[in-house]
Amino acid sequence: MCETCGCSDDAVVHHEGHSHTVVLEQDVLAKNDHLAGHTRQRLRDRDVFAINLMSSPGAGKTTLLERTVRALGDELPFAVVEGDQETQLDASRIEATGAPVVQINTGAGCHLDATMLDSALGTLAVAPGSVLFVENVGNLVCPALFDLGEAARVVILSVTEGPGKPLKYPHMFASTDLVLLNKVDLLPYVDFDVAEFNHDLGHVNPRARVLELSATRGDGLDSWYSWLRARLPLRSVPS
Ligand SMILES: Nc1nc2c(ncn2[C@@H]2O[C@H](COP(=O)(O)OP(=O)(O)OP(=O)(O)O)[C@@H](O)[C@H]2O)c(=O)[nH]1
Ligand SMILES: [Zn+2]
Ligand SMILES: [Zn+2]
Ligand SMILES: [Zn+2]
Repeated sequence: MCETCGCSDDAVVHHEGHSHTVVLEQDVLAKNDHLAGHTRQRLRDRDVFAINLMSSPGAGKTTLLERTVRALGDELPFAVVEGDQETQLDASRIEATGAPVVQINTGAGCHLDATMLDSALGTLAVAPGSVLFVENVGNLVCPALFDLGEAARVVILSVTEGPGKPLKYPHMFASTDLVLLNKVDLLPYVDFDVAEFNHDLGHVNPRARVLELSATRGDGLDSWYSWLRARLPLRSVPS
């Protein structure tokens, strides 16, 4: 893993002091950020609100997207980019909702980058004024490093993942605008302390909002939909 983004090279640097590998990683990220800046401008020009959705594998990203598109699809145009190492499984689930979708397969790669999103947007019909969801590869580490040109970052953490995640994966939690604490229907069965989670998150990102959700049972979804609607300042909602 990580041969594309250089994050493992950085670990080598810390142990063995190869300064040239640091330069390489910075170069990769600088090129990525440059392209992401262009993508951000392009999306803004078309009033497209792009969300980079990140989590561990299986936290509930696709389930939330399916549900959101089905609930709000009459109100808002959606488009979805799916990122996974292999398979079209998530794209097929989104396709069934009727939203335009394209699947990116990263092979050995552990994250999406700006080049991948740029080429996916070349084949995806994103209507002006859309909400564009980009479901990143399930991984709490590398996706945090790569700006895709999104307008907002959303991290899902499920209560089955255990304590301490904001402290263990600070880059992911520090760079997010919103944390969705998912699978709260399972709270009676797992050892997860919501107050402790909020406390830990406050250490790495005091400005992030937290919404408690169950993407399957439906808890908290109205708050999520309200957050989404409130982030669409470019749209004029007819009265
Ligand atoms: N109990 C419970 N299960 C959930 C909830 N949300 C998702 N799941 C289940 O969690 C599993 C993984 O959900 P997905 O939506 O595929 O997760 P994902 O984050 O898209 O997974 P990857 O794309 O593989 O990283 C599925 O079996 C879902 O039904 C929830 O709120 N409560
Ligand atoms: Zn990695
Ligand atoms: Zn990586
Ligand atoms: Zn998924």
